[in-house]
Amino acid sequence: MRIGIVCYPTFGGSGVVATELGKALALMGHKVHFITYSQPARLDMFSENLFYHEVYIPSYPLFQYPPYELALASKMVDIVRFEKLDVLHVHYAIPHASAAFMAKQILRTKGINIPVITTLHGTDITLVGKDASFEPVVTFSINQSDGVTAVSDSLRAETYDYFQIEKDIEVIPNFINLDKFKRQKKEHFRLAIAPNNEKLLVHTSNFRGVKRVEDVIRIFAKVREKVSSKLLMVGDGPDRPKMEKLCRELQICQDVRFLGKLEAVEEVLSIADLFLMPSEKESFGLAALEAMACEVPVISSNAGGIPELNINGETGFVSPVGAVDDMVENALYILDDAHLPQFKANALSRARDFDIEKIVPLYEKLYQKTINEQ
Ligand code: GMT
Repeated sequence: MRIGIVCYPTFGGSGVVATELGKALALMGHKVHFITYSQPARLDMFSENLFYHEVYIPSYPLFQYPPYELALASKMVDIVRFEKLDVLHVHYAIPHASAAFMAKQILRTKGINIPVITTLHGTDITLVGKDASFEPVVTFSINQSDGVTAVSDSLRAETYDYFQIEKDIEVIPNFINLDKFKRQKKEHFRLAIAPNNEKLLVHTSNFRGVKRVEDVIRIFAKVREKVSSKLLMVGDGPDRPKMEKLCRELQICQDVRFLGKLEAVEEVLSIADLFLMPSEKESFGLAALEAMACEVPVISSNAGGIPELNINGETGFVSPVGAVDDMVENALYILDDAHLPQFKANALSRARDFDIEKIVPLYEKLYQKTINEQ
């Protein structure tokens, strides 16, 4: 198949899923065309089956808000026609699904019928999408898509709750490349960070409000009182300065390292004992799956789709959002050497359920179905 993928090119989960999906499809022999405003962060390989088309927005003094959606729709029209695409798969509803709808209508006037698949990722539904400023457009463009997928049962249910959706939404969970995300021998790194065999806790996110990064710091501060440990904070975002300040106030800076955005997160996860995800909202929790694939158990909230991934009492523990003391108690239980090895093994075993090789064929099947229905 000739597949067009539209996504955000950033480190964010939806961009990562879209890029890894495209790479996997290319390896399977499909021609995959990425259409984005810059090179996707994880598009780090060369393949004769991978193509990248940049969306260019001309500037003009009149444009206080550059019309990205129009430039994107025009680019989709151009690429579908020139590259003879069979299907367009857009990740994250805003504004990709509505831009795809416009492209589809334009292409129809030229005698081309291109099926559009929209994958809902989370905040496009639970946060931004349901805002009155976007809701009518999001509802319309989801209903106009030829196929709609959500990354968890929870996100599917929330989409039906918030919007008047007439379409079937298929759940296709996120996936993991177990060749890339696996525990690697990084003893020198562990020794440098934790020279006295301290336990290592890790958090990765975009440091936005929904991630409740403050809970991460407070959980760690309490765990550290009982178990000699260090915290590694991966990623960057608006709440980072506040968190650095909080570490100073709690006088724990010597045990917390802010590593910023990292390409090879799996290297940090390879030396970790526990992953913290206390999010307010989380449709799936891809960062937790990446940790589990590296044999790291997870202390999480029960937000959104996380409990579908992190099995309470097996791969980690799930607590109500904001229940810091409960998360501390659970963290201490897992970090006990009598329990840790079993939790690590369970985390890996659960991650295998989301092996990319099991999940990508579900998208292939959906593409074929929508193409056949045109
Ligand atoms: O978590 C974020 O803020 C980034 C966001 C995104 O759209 O890139 O992630 C969402 O999509 C990921 C991939 O499907 C999911 O694993 C995340 O749980 C989801 N985030 C939220 O729902 C907050």
